[in-house]
Amino acid sequence: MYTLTTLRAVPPFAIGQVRDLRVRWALEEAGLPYRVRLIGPDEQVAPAYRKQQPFGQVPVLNDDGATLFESGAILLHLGERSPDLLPAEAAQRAQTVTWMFAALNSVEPHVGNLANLIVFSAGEAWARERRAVLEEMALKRLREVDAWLAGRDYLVDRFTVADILMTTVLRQLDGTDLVERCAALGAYKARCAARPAFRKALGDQMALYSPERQIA
Ligand SMILES: N[C@@H](CCC(=O)N[C@@H](CS)C(=O)NCC(=O)O)C(=O)O
Repeated sequence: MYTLTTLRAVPPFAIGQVRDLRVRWALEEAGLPYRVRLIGPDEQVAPAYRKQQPFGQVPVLNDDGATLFESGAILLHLGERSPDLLPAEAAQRAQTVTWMFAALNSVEPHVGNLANLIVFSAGEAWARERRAVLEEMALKRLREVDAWLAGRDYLVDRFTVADILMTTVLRQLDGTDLVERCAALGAYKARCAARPAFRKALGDQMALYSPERQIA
């Protein structure tokens, strides 16, 4: 049985964005059951947790003896357990791993810088000018992925864990129209987000952070 560690409570802006969503989605796609372990600020700084996640962050996945952190590493691990997530065929597998890294290393930094500015600094005097620069940098990457997706439904020939990473990266820009400005990319994000496994994973995260549960 897999155990997924996530945060007990998060600020409103993070609801629907916590990276445990990536792991939940992959587990749902593969039909792998899991339990959730909730942690708060005390556990995040505890030495025992730092041995599992040196930065005190989530998600962490325990799979029998194995403990993994970094959502990308967790998805690769799950991919190795399910051909629904990571194709067995060599060329498709190589493309999938390549796009996993691309989502995390070539797209997420630009998207994340902009998303962080919007969430944490939108009210600052300097933020307007900086936002224009960060938007241009993010848009450049988005347009490049958009071009790759022309004539394709998914990053590789079929849905893979790379699409989970890319979609959750793109969702960090929800509330802007930047993704939707790129026609193929916007359609791709909508296609991935319409998958039942994504709806289930998102619903489970939203339910965890519902106001009723936060008070309880
Ligand atoms: N690169 C890490 C990033 C993990 C991360 O940023 N986790 C956030 C939630 S989405 C977190 O734990 N934030 C709480 C904190 O940093 O204290 C991954 O992909 O797993």
